[in-house]
Amino acid sequence: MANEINKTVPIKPESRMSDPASIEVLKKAERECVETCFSRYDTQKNQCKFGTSGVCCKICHMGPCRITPKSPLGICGANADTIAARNYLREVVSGTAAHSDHGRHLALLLKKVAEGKEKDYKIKDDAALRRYAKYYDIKTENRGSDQVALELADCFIREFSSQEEPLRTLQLAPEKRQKIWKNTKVEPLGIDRMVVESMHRTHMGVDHDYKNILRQAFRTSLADGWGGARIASMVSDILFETPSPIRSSANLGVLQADTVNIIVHGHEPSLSEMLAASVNDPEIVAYAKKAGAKGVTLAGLCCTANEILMRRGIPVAGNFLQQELAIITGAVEMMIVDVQCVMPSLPEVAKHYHTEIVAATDIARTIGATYFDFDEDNAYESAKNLIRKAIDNYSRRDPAKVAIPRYKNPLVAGFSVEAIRYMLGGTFRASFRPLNDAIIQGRIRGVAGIVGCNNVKSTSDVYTNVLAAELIKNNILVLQTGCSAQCSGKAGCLTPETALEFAGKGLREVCETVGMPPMLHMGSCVDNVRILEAASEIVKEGGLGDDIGGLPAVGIAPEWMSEKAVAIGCYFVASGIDVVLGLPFYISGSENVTNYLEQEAREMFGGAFITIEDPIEAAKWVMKTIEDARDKLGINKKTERKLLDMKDRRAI
Ligand code: NFS
Ligand code: SF4
Repeated sequence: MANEINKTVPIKPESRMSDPASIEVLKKAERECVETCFSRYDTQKNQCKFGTSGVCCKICHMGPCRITPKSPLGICGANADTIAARNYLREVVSGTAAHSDHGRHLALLLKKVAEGKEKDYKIKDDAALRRYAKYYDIKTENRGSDQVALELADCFIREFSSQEEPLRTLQLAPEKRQKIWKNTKVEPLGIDRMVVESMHRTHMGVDHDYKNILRQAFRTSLADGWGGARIASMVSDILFETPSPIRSSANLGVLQADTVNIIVHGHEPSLSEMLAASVNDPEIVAYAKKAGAKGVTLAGLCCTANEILMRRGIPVAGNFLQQELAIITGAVEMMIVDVQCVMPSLPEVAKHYHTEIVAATDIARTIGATYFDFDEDNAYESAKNLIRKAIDNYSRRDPAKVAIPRYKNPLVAGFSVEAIRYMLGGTFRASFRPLNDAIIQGRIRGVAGIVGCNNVKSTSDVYTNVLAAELIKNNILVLQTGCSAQCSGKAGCLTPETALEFAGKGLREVCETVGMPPMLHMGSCVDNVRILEAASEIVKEGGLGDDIGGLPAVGIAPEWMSEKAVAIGCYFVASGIDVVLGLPFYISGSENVTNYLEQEAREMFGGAFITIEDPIEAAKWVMKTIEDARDKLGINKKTERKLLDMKDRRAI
């Protein structure tokens, strides 16, 4: 079968992936007749138009119904607007559920740690614990960490179950934004309640008003970005440390020919943190040497990679579309997967090699993978046992099948909001002031968040890299997360040197003074909340308006593919930020739904969606939007450069 596909549909690696490592491995896949998502994409070509335009409904079993000019209503009478809006809301619900369940898991872990029921996890970052506790008015003075952590964990857990009170985490947004949410009736109640209510509202025969349904989509997304994902990010900081700048490298070349290679893939950091902690345990190193290897290399894929990159500098093997390719190098002893973005094809690919695929979470199993019951209560030993299993697999590696591309690039990651604050102002005067000043003076024109996945529908990494280069050239500071940050990492752009070579004059000056890259890797996809947090800090610092909406800032999801990305886009828009999509939503079958998301949203929130499929066009749009925002803020006057003194600051 694989042979047939490869014969009839020749893969052109260069049109699939743009980085040299992936192209090399795709050619290897072709030689070795291994199917990948790219060959499967070819067999799936001519994707269903009803699906892509959002007007296929199978919400009840009288259907499926499909809307066409000749049959404009489903059997129950639902029209294209209702159907497209319901499908859209369900995507947001699933994305919100994914991020939030991840957050819940961590909140429950924090509670257990606080109760002294976990021996291997600890509160690693007491300052983060106290910083976040203050957000919720939890008393921190003269109290032990465990006491504070217990109260905070309970507070987080209530954010999931709250039935009638809006999320408390919303209060972390600027006041003006909170008012907008109240007035537009999108303040979410408890996260779980929002997910359940949205599923109810999209059941057959409930909510049929597309505007009401889409408003609920924004409301649900806020339960993600200002709820579940924010909680995930905060608890990770408390348990595993707030990230600070750290060096590492990215691309398949991080795998090593003479070590046991283990890849962690997925999203939740609890297991991967333990693996990172135990991989250099002397006992493990000795065990690897006994097996004939020089040691053990741990590397990551997707957002699990970002979590342990940000805090421990563990190298990135690749982003979403490289998960199969990593196995095809023939050099991976074990790939440990947890939740989200894990292709069910991995065990099939692994059959061609010796790689063992290990599913380490009960809610995410894959046929053909070994299930490993990770014992959180005995996490360190459990992680070591898993690594030993990988080492045992080293003898099964077939040297004839090993070809590790030599490509990898150095990077600096770890830019949490705290880290940015320290970097800009130093330990004693940590502050966002220098950034605000640089924006006000026009040395930095504005900020762009480039986030999201890769998608087989476009040549991987190209949009992100072209866009990011164009933006920094024009003095726009780029903030990145997720697989998109890994694109830039692989391209070698996440280094301070990039600023010297490619950034515009103003941005270069700022980066040079601080020693930072012009593209800042802020973490995994739940860490998109750090971008909102940074935006809130900029507002709080003063001089650039009183709301996130109105800042010279834009979000872009160049190569997105997942439902999580839809939820992220929605909470950016609901927070007042315009979002550019490199690939369209499935809504084109309803003009009204399209209009709501692209126009009416702006009237409600100050931000909206726009689809721009060409990166250069997108860059132009971003720059124009940023300049318009600057005009509105009145900071585009040609002013002399003047440093603010204390009096000026007070006036602001
Ligand atoms: Ni985000 Fe992370 Fe990557 Fe996309 Fe998947 S890994 S949570 S969804 S593919 S960026
Ligand atoms: Fe068809 Fe209505 Fe059922 Fe959807 S809910 S499948 S439109 S009958």
